[in-house]
Amino acid sequence: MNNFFTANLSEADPVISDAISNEVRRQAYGLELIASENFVSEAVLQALGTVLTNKYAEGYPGKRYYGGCEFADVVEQAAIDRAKQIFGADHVNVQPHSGAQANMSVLLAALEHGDTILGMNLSHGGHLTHGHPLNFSGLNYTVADYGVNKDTEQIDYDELQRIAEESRPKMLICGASAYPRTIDFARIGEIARSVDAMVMADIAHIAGLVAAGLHPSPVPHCDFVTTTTHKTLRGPRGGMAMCKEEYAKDLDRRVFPGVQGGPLMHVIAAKAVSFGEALQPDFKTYQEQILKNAQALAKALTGAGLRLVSGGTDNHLLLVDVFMDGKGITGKEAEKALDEVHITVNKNTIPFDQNKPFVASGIRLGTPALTTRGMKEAEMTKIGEMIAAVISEPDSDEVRAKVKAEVAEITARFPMYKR
Ligand code: DSN
Repeated sequence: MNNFFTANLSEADPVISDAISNEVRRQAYGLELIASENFVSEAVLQALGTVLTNKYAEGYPGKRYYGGCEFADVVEQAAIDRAKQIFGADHVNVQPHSGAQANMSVLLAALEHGDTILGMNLSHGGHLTHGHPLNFSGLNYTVADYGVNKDTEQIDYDELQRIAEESRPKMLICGASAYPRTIDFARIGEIARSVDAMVMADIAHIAGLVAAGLHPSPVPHCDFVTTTTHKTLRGPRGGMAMCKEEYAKDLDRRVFPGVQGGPLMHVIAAKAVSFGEALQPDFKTYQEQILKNAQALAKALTGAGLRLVSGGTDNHLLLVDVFMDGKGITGKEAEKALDEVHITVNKNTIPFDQNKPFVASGIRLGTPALTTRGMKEAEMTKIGEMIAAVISEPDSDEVRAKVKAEVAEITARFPMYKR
């Protein structure tokens, strides 16, 4: 038999095979607290590693530019139908390779070059694609921005109304990548309508919570809703865009051929599998546990004297001010110290940060990944204490050794993939 079709990866390419094995171990023996990461099921992994990667299927189900798409059609239609069922959207496009490409497609569908967009400032928790000057969104559109109130560190909707009236955007963009509070999509929809703007919600971080009914849905209030599929939603790495029926044709035209060529059919199959999982009753239980775990982690961190931006969290993520006006350490130092004990987090700016983004005053933590492993409040309390210990004594060999041993003990109790 032809070895090309049968050789295992370990025989075919030991360099890549070893790197993957090392990554399996890194994930299994570390505590993953990056708020935007998660662990997919074995079924999702299996769908990803299939021959669907071989297939070109430019176009949409039933209207393809290539022959042999009958099974690709089954896969993509299942993903679309399941996503519609989850979110109650009029129209869904499951082809965006990423959240950024979903957002780009929406802006191309709705706007002309140079139109004004109003998005949340990245340094206050927004996202690059919501109008950052170095991103396509800032390069192609005129940008106005809003942030959080300096005292509450939460979105001030009256101030957003004022900025919207002043800047008269054609598109108001909401949703965030580092905002720990509930977003009032109904109010944002009202603000957008009051200035004749369209509104796009990017729910990449909170999609799983929205799917489970644990965060108010933007779908009734927004013209467009985009998301990634790999964060709280717990699917493969990728994006998705939803819209009201009136924008369906424009959105589809902008995803393909506007922004992308052939869809990644193996990824779309994995999206369909994960959407099927999100429709099961235990997905809600999982999302509820994410929230309970975030509360337990918040309590442990504040109990240990750390300050949470906005004073707490309503969702899956926490923004911890580790710099504390120079009394603590920088986000960069905290990230490194925690990495050394196998606790993975990312440094993050906090609103009105005194430090540059690559240094940052905060770290961002999230509970989706560890909740997938089965960890609950008891583990979160312990992990919060461990994080606080490392941050208060980042150079102590003794603290480091103790926390490393504790990480090993906890991770051993919550095993992951068999391969
Ligand atoms: N990089 C993602 C995050 O970590 O939130 C956003 O695109």
